[in-house]
Amino acid sequence: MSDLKQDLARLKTAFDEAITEAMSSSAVEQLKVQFLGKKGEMTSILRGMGALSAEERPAAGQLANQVREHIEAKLESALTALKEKEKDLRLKHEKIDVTMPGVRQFQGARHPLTKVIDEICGIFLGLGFTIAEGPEVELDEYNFELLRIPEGHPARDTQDTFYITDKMVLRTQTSPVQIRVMKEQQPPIKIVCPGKVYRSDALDATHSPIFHQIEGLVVDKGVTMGDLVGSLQLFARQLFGEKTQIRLRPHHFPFTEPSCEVDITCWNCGGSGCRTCKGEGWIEVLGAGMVHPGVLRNCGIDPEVYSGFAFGIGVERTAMGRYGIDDIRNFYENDLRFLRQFR
Ligand code: 2U9
Repeated sequence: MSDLKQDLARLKTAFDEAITEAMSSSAVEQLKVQFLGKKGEMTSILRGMGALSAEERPAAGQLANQVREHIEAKLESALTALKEKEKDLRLKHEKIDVTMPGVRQFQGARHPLTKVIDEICGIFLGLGFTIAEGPEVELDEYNFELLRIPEGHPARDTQDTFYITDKMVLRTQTSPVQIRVMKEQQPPIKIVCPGKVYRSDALDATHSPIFHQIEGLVVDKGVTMGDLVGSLQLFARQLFGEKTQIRLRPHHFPFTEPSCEVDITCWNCGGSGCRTCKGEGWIEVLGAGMVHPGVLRNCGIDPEVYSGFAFGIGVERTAMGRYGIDDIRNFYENDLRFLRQFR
């Protein structure tokens, strides 16, 4: 009996020491297992009870229960205190000072090319156009043939073309989209076609093998050059400023007749001549013309009944002018120092 008493006293002392060193609720949980667990120290001491006489057992049992209750009480109070402390600590750390400024998440922004494409398309949507898109891997027939650029036509090699097969190309302009629309529906047609185009040009400050264009097409009865000029005048004023004037210079495209290059008064000097417009006062922004009757016929549209105008604008070129960017590669290198300027 006395050994059991001593064992219980030693156990109590050992526990009282250990509980003072328990600095966390999990440490207390461990003490609980260590002292009161199935394989705990109390259990191994109680196994000694078997050796006691029947008279000694009740007293031994009572003593053991006292020590167990002592240990349980201490465990409980320590657990409560430590859980409280741990909760306060967690709350302290989790506390959000709502007066602190928020951590601004870098949200990014539309790419400058996307902004210019959206702005230009927005102007024509406002003029009643709809947006049409089409495949970038295109039939040679739609990209060249039906646009009156037959095999061997100089326009083919000028536009150094990426050939997938002898009948399939990476489109060199978005015009095949207009061809697809004209083949699918009869006039009236009023569309703008934005998208990527490909030309096997070497990448340098002003050329890229992949760039963006927006072309427009209007086909209906009685469409005139006047409609083309009026529409482009409206467009130029909305994109470059109300005082912007346009100037048309005769040009040649296989798919339009007559054709022209279109200049606007310089957005920097207003036309008086400066470094931006190389003293010209005018800056070339797009090309246009009346749809060649041969192209209408190629798409099953009768040029005796219908006429149309079309135009094409380079997006990178427009964005470079607008934002004063002198190297086209900035658009593709994803350098955040460059892109962040357009937030
Ligand atoms: C059809 C009929 C006619 C589209 C046109 C231009 C003039 C033009 C250039 C602008 C800058 C290409 O990226 S660029 O170098 N494009 O100048 N494009 S008329 O004429 C069409 C298109 C489709 C059925």
